[in-house]
Amino acid sequence: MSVKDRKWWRNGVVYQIYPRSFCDSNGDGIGDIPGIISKLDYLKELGVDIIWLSPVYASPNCDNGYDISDYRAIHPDFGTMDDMEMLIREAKTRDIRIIMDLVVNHTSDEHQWFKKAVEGDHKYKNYYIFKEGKNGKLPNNWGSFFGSDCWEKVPGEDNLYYLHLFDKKQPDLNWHNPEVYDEVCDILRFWLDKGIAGFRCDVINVLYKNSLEDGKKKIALTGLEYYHSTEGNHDILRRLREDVLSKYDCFTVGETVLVDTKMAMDLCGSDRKELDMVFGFEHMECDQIGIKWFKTKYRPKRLIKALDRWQHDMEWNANYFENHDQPRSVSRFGNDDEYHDISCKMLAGLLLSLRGTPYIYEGQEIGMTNGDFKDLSEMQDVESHTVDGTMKSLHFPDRLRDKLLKLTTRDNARTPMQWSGDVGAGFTKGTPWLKINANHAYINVEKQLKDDDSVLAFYKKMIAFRKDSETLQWGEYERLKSPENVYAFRRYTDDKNTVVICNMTAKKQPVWVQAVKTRENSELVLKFSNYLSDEDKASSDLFSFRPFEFCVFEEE
Ligand code: ISL
Ligand code: CA
Repeated sequence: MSVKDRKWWRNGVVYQIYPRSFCDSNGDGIGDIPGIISKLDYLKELGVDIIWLSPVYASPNCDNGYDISDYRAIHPDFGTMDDMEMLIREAKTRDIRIIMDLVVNHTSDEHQWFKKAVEGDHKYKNYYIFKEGKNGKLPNNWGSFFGSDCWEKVPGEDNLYYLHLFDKKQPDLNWHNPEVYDEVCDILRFWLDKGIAGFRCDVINVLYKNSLEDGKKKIALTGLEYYHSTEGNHDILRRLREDVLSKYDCFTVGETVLVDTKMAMDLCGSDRKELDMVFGFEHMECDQIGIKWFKTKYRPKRLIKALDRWQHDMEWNANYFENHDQPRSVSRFGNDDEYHDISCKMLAGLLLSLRGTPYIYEGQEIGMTNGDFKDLSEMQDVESHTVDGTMKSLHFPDRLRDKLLKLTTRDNARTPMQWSGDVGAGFTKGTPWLKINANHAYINVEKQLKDDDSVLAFYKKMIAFRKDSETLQWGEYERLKSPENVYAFRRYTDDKNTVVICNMTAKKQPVWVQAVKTRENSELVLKFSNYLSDEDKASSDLFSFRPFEFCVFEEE
């Protein structure tokens, strides 16, 4: 990568904070901004350069802040604007930058704009998407991302509905209206002027709806063809870049639903000038058929294939294994039982060896697992409750419904951060808003900080290793031949080769040395591994990879 393209947001390590669940400073059971400030030194120690802060804006919290009622205010649960400004300052003194979530496909139905719109204010009516029902039915047959229809009747009206691609408390904005564009530009400037370093842009490729016709009937997301990565959407992103973002030293990462690498390149290829990078989802779909409620058995080779495709096709990636919507990676791609630590470390090693900017989600660095919910009554996620209703209406058997909810609820990732083994997990002195996983007794920061061989210690070492490695940060990527459940690739510059091998299974796997050698007469030297003893790998031609073993070799 040329020196001019070596931007700070490319070699920075990003850490995502889900504020509700991170650290509660005042005992009300909800994480808050002063809590985050108290953990900045911890993040610095870990090697974090950039924080992605999930929404802290004013919100009625139907979707935990992804339903914003005031883009310029901080939710009192999280603190005040002074707290937010202090967070930006305190982070800066530690050389940590902050990006915020930009949620502008929809607002909350409690936003002033929407309130005025339903009161009949002409100007604000044009901020949202209203349509009459037809013949006693909804205006069209589209389906929402949360598994229901996506029209809600306007209070007090007989036959007028508004569009919501997500929850009914999240009305979609009308991006055909130039006033909406101007409002969003102002919001961007407001935060950038406060010192924010960029945005994670929520569902950013579905803003612009081409029309509101009936869509081709599908199991889920009927209507997608009318709003998915439309030309109008590309145009908006180009203009936002040109009019606002290009004037600041900042970056954007787009959450782009249902895109393949070609569509992703159309959004963040260097010739496009729209977003700086995007989160792909193909690797998150490797244990499902199409939508996430059709779970299939996880097969490492599908994960490897998806990762390899994105590594190969994209100029630059936003690499992640977890976020606030996904199950915990150790419970999903690793093993949260016998091989807990070793599989967490393998996933850490892989994440930090791939080409692109690495994103770590809170708790991933200690190997937090999926939640231990008894049933739906212990879950808060609005999506789980909506989907439960849909499954009931489709007569899903109770046991299947229960199983699917446990596997897919977004609360799996949202259980409070496990700082210690105490009651409240060091997260709160009060009653936590969401049940704390009982395994905080043995999976927690306090314990891991004291242990040189912990998952946390491994993350620290691996981040430091990456920061010292020119090839891992900037080198090219090429997949190497290996057995199907072993992921082997090299990262290389003109004069250096770094070879990464991950056994993605709990079984021993043989890998031929020849398969990973890239040059005649070169010697592969083991530089980094997740096992303490190295079994003298270079002495025979057949490397035997232990369960979830991760190794980095350099060629000398
Ligand atoms: O997680 C999903 C389904 O379970 C995705 O379809 C998810 O809804 C989609 O990626 C959009 O997510 C983002 O926007 C949503 C919000 O609920 C999510 O938390 C956010 O990450 C609506 O704002
Ligand atoms: Ca609090």
